[in-house]
Amino acid sequence: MSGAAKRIVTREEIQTIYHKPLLELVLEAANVHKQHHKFGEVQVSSLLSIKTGGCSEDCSYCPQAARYNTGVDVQALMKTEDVLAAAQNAKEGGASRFCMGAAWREVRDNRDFDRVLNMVKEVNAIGLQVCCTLGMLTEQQAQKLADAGLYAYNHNIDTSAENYGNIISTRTYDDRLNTINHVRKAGITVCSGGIIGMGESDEDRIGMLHTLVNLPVPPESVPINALVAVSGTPMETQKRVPFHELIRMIATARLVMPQSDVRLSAGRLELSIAEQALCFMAGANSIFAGDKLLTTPNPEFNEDKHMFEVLGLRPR
Ligand code: SAM
Ligand code: DTB
Ligand code: SF4
Repeated sequence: MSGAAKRIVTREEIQTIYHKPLLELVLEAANVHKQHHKFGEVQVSSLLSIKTGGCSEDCSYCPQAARYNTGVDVQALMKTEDVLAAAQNAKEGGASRFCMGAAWREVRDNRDFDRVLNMVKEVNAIGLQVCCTLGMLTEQQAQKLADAGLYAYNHNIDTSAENYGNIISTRTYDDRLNTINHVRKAGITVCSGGIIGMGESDEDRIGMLHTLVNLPVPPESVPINALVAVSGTPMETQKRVPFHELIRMIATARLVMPQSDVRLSAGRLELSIAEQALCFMAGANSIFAGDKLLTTPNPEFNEDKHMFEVLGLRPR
């Protein structure tokens, strides 16, 4: 960010943007996208679940919460050598960032955390930007991750402050914001966004963007996930979010956070190339690549390669 004073973006401004006629909104977002980014360049992150399932939280969208019967097997923290092999593979596939996810409520100061710190160092040495998403962090834990060379930390706010309690009861919105603050203080870049399609209102989507843009510094990356309704979770009967709502959300995120990378995240498997093209037009400039997100499927490597060729996209 430059030294210029940060402008507060009001809720009303975001409302006005969000409710514009769709194609007008997309056109404006495309123009802003072009001013701030290399149009057609897409940041590619590879995702690996290094510790799967058995989580104590009750996030009602999540297949990894122990309390829902989703068929996800609990797996202990992976061995470092297996993580490094996956990172090497991701690099060869063209990823610039490697993101390691753990189904933890929060990080504890134990041997598992020491192992993760070592993974961060080793993946860095391969020449990839390293990202982690491990749940809540203290200031000291964030600093340890920074010292190990962590580039980004993913910690989503998921929805608006008002709606948060309807989705998760085992932690608060402020808990989330505190961790983001610890990450920022440690000098790690922030990756934070949310999910649409959980039954939230337009105002909740607007509220979520309002929170993100008015953080002391807006997140460098903003993942927009379309809910993957997993059976066994309380969200299992949610209908797929209409595609036009996804574009509207992406375009609004692009306009209110012109400098950030906006990541078209979960839900991409259900989108055609034409639909994804419109998302890239509307300001998405980042994706998760690889045939699996954390526990659910994502487009195959070759399908994405084909899409990049057809649309003339270039990995960053
Ligand atoms: N346990 C850590 C945490 O909650 O921050 C890290 C992993 S958690 C699975 C990362 C994010 O994945 C969640 O914050 C949520 O936004 C997203 N996510 C989880 N399940 C999802 C689903 N079924 N559909 C879309 N996004 C999902
Ligand atoms: C994010 O915003 N989306 C990713 C990543 N950050 C960690 C996770 C999506 C998870 C989708 C459900 C699953 O695969 O378990
Ligand atoms: Fe646990 Fe994270 Fe899933 Fe919530 S989103 S249940 S904290 S793994």
